[in-house]
Amino acid sequence: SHRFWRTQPVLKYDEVSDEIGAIEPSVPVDQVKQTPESLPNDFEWCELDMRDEQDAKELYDFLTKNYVEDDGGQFRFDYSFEFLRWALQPPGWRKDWLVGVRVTSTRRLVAFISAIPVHLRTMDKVTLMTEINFLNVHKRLRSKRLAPVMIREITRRSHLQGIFQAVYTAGAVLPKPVSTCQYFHRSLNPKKLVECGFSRVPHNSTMARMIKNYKVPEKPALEGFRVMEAKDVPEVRALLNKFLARYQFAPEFESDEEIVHWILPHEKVVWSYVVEDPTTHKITDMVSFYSLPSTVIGNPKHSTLNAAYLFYYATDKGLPEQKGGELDEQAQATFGNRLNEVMADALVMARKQDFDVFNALHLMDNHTFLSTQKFGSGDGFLNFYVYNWRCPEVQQEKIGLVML
Ligand code: YNC
Ligand code: MG
Repeated sequence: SHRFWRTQPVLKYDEVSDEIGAIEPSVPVDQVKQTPESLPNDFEWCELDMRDEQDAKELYDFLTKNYVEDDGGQFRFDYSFEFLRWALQPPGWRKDWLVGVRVTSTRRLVAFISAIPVHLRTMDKVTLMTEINFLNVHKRLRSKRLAPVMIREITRRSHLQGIFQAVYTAGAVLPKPVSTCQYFHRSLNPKKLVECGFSRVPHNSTMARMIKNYKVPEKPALEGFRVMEAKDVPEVRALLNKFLARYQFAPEFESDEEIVHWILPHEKVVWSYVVEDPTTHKITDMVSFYSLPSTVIGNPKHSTLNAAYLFYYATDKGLPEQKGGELDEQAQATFGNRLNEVMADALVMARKQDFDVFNALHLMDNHTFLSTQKFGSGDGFLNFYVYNWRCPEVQQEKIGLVML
């Protein structure tokens, strides 16, 4: 089995590595295959220009109808037009990394895959990689081995830029996950979630009790909690990079431009808050979440579930001075309490923006607040993968990369 994946530089299921480094050597860029992978007759490669209204709309329409569904076929991700423009044009984006396939005769878009650059740290080693996402083949063209062609082509286009490693996440189980994280969900609008078939009223409860249980305060509680502004960018970058040093598998934000792009609030796409110390005016904490609605398939009452997903966060409370150092018991308690306070306020803001549910994975330090903030475990799992990179397995709570 794994007719494709067994030919690729990835660990086998039974392989473990205690080293970190490339599986295959990099090759000089002039030795990289210069011509695109061949497609079946009647199909051709294209590039999507997200600055162009029509290309962006076409990609949105395609993904909305064909992208990831849950196992029960009840929900399908509905990344918005604005979201896709944001996600696919970070600093360093390239049009030739937004790869589509069209039917030659009709120009219809039937497949897509994307790459963006990321500096990923695995343990102590920082590597410039491509982050692969939004792999999608039209529903009617499934199981025809088109996905391996898409993957080979995006690999070739990474190699052309001198990048020989990649990171990606998928629900699919492939050789071989670096880590596997479970999804958790915090109801904000239990009535709608039940009507959508997303949650059920437990046998020993009632809708009224659920509504009461999941009610959040009107206003955030932390003194100095406010929307992040442009002036906060350098401080947020320093705080976040320092915080992410806690993890073994995490991005590094190399420039303020990356923080402006990824973290500064972006209407309808990403929300970010900081806590400014009222006396020192220093930023002590930050938290962000992004909007990823799902289409509710075949529901008479609701067409869209508005979900917020926890994105990056950081606190300096209880953090040791030394980068990445372990916390003693008291520091751990201070730290856990603080993250709970920050997340409680994030939930308040998400409810205000009319999100129905707040989702998070069991990674980073989320274990400190998931149950206390009333998240419940879901049935979804997300696997983390690296391409052409030997690396030991990473515990969930040591994963510091959040992918869209
Ligand atoms: C998947 N999600 O195992 P074997 S996640 C990678 N990621 O190969 P066919 C996948 N590989 O096992 P279909 C995969 N899903 O025989 C399947 N595969 O070796 C493998 N769904 O190909 C699969 N989006 O074309 C098998 O399958 C081979 O028509 C079968 O196409 C698959 O974005 C897919 O879930 C996923 O659109 C496109 O089902 C299709 O089914 C679909 O016959 C709905 O393919 C949407 C969906 C996936 C979201 C994502 C991350 C993708 C990562 C790709 C790998 C990147 C590697 C690094 C490249 C750069 C390297 C450098 C430098
Ligand atoms: Mg196929």
